[in-house]
Amino acid sequence: MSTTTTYAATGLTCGHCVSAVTEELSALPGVTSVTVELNAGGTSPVHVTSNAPLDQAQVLEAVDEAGYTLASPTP
Ligand SMILES: [Cu+2]
Repeated sequence: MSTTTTYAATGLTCGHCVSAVTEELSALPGVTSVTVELNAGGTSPVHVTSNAPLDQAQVLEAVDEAGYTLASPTP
C-alpha cells in the first residue's frame, strides 16, 4: 500500500532546485515517487509517495541536505 504525504518546501527557485529535492527524497528507503510543484520564491508543495511509513526526520534532513527547507506535512 502506498501513501502520499504533502510537504511544503521553501527556497526553491527553478528546475534545478526541483531536481535536487526530487533526487534527495527519491533516495530515501520506501519512496516510490516525488512530485514538486514549483512556486518560485514561495512555498512549493512536495508530494512524496512511499510504500512504507516515512521517518519524517529523515525526510526533513534529506531536503535540508539539498539546501532547502521543508515544513511539516500539510494535513
Ligand atoms: Cu534552482
